[in-house]
Amino acid sequence: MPPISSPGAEARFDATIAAEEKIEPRDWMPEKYRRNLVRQISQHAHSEVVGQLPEGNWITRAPTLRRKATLLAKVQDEAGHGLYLYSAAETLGVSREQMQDDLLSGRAKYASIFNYPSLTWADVGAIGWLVDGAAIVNQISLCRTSYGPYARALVRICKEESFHMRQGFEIMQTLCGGTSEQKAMAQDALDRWWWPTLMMFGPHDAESAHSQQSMQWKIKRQSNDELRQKFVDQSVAQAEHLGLVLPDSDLKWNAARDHYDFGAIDWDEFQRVLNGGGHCNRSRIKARRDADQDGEWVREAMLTYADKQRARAVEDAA
Ligand code: FAQ
Repeated sequence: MPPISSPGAEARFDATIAAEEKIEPRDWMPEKYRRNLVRQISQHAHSEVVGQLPEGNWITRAPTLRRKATLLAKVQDEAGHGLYLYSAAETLGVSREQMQDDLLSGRAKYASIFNYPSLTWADVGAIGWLVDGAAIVNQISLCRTSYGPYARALVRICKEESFHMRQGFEIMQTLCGGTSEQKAMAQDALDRWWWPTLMMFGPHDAESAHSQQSMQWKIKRQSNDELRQKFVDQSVAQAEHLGLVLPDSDLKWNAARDHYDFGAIDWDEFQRVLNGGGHCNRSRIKARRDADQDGEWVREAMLTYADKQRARAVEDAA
């Protein structure tokens, strides 16, 4: 049940936000604030869950036992992130079933990046380095979000994501220090994942439908373009360290801005992928639908067991 409005509730909400304090589930909040959070947190959760699929594709083909164990742990972490985030969204009065249904029916989005295929082992390195790297830039900023349960979930997620990024970077380092074929594989993976990673930060600020309101409510603390720029700036030195070339001929240092300038993003491609036209949209949703169906008997068994336990407790108490 959402908290009931009382005189002064909106002023208290505004004062809490202005004071940089957290809004908690027991607090009154504007309905639009609640709905905006449900939208963002649930889509974030879906991204973590669907995000297991590109790397999951390589668990059985990891080149060594150590790589396999690390990748397995990393992919399991992503599932855990989904669970923290679904739990945070549930505190806003939306059920796990409803969120699941929204994902499987295509009503809810998940990050566009996960509709790209992971073609080689180097893609596992590129995903960890770039995709987790971009996710951290965004999520470190979101640790200061105004909604308490979301902020607390993100603190833990960020700690795990930094391990994920390092394992990806280390895979890239190993490939770049290997044979010329291995280095070429790393460059090819970078070429394919770079631009889709820049799209992860969302449309430019002027085109971003939710940013203005989300920044006002301190749900988002930095804009899509600010975060994208931060990611580009940090990636240049990392690519140089690897001896790889970022696939952007317009990339150059701009001393006046104290940032790197970079080329134009293909927003038509972004929209195409959002609208279902990516390489893997269908297979990603099919995998989630199959998992939902395959898990039906487990959920049923658990519910039956819980019912039996309850009935036994009632009998014992009688
Ligand atoms: N993909 O008005 P804005 C990860 C949608 S986690 C798909 O700018 P907003 C970990 C947006 O939802 C990656 N859709 O929206 C990992 C909205 O649609 P709606 C996920 C996108 O919310 C690593 C519409 O466009 N991270 O990778 C995308 O203010 C490796 C208008 O956009 C998060 O979710 C996109 N890239 O800003 C896992 C972080 N961009 O809802 C496995 C939390 C925009 O009106 C392996 N979320 N859209 O139908 C956020 O920070 C924000 O929601 C943004 C978008 C920045 C994603």
